[in-house]
Amino acid sequence: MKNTIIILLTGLLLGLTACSKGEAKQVNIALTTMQCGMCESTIEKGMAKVNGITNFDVDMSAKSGHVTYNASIIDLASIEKAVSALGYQANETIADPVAYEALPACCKVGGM
Ligand SMILES: [Cu+2]
Repeated sequence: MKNTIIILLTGLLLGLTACSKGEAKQVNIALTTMQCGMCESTIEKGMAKVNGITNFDVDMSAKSGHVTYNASIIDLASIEKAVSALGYQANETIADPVAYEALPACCKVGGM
């Protein structure tokens, strides 16, 4: 009887762990319009403030962002919108024009 309870509890714990892990998702986002190290820090700092995003790692040479997020709080479309609001294109989501205009010249496409 005691063993049965332990087995049941272990099963329950494993189930719970699997559930909470299931909400953490990872995805790569193409950041095709980023230009320089300043873009990298703008995006990383900006995305660190977004609720539901656990980690947003920008790979400048690959022009992509590796995102870890909680899928029960935020979805991919909202993450793309948050990047857009910083002035950068995310996958197929075009950069918000106002935010893009406000970027320093070096961070604009073809800018110097
Ligand atoms: Cu830049």
